[in-house]
Amino acid sequence: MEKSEIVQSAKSIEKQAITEFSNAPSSRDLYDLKVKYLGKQGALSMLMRELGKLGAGDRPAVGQMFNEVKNRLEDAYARRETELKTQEVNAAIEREKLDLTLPGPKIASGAAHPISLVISQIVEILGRIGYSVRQGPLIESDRHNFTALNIPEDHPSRDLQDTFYIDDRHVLRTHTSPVQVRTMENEKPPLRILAPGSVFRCDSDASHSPNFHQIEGLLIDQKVSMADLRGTISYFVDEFFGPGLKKRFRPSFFPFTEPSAEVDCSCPICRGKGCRMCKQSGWIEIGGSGLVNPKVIQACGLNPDEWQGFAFGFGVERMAIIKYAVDDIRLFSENDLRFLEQFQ
Ligand code: 2U9
Repeated sequence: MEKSEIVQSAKSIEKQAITEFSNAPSSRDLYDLKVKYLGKQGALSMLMRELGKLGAGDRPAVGQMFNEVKNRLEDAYARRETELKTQEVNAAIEREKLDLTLPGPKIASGAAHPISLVISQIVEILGRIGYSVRQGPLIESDRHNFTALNIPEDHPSRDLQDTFYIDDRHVLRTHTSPVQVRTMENEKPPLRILAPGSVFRCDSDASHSPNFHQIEGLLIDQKVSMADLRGTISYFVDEFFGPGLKKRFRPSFFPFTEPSAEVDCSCPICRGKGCRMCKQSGWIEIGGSGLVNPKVIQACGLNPDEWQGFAFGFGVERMAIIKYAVDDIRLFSENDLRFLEQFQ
């Protein structure tokens, strides 16, 4: 190439590069253009190789011209780079802007299940008058679940229809009473104990679950009367449902208590006026009770001439249904958060 051709080419490369630099849409594209025009294999470097073919007299001037073009392109590059980087940083700030006033994601916090809640409340209320909790196995011997409680061999509650049998001598406990039997066998009276827990019965429909919860209480002392029992139940009802409810003891029968009484109170939902919960009667049955049958005292290894007692039992699901006006027992075992969250 001749000198004039080289100069002409350099000018046109410069012009084209400057146009492309100013049209580059991003700093990445701009960098690619820098390689294209100013890189070792770039357009300007390739043209500079022609310098060697010129006569010695032309080389300094053309060389200087190359330097000047190169400097101008580097300046143009630097200016456009600053421009694009500023734009890009501003765009990123806009895009990644945090609104610190927005509410955070809701953190779900756990809470006690209504069944646990009712057990805790009952344990706390009776704890204040000296009762403490005892626990026992879910698989029980026939003796602890039935025989020691004066439930004879041919009693209907032993029936295959009501009891889950593990083998011919073991069952899933049908009530928490075997816990009190074990306590009487192992601890010295006087006793004031509570046995809350899971129990199993072989029936299942809209109002019966094969696995439900009971809490039973047992007091053993030297002289115990029906009046002591009524005072205790009355205190409990006032504390659990709130004051002002009437209490009623109806004669009943259980093999393990004599006499036995079913416990009713005026309906805590309508306070005795009559509603769906109490089937318009104004009364609601909350549990059973009685003086411990001397045969049971005997069977648990204590002398019935020395020791007497009272006992009572509540169905925990039933207590929760009454206290919180729940209309379906199945809600307790469905794990529906819309139900459970109301007990936070
Ligand atoms: C011993 C002696 C006596 C426990 C008792 C009841 C009455 C009772 C029911 C309430 C609702 C069971 O869940 S429910 O269906 N319980 O009516 N339970 S007296 O008597 C005992 C227990 C152990 C050694």
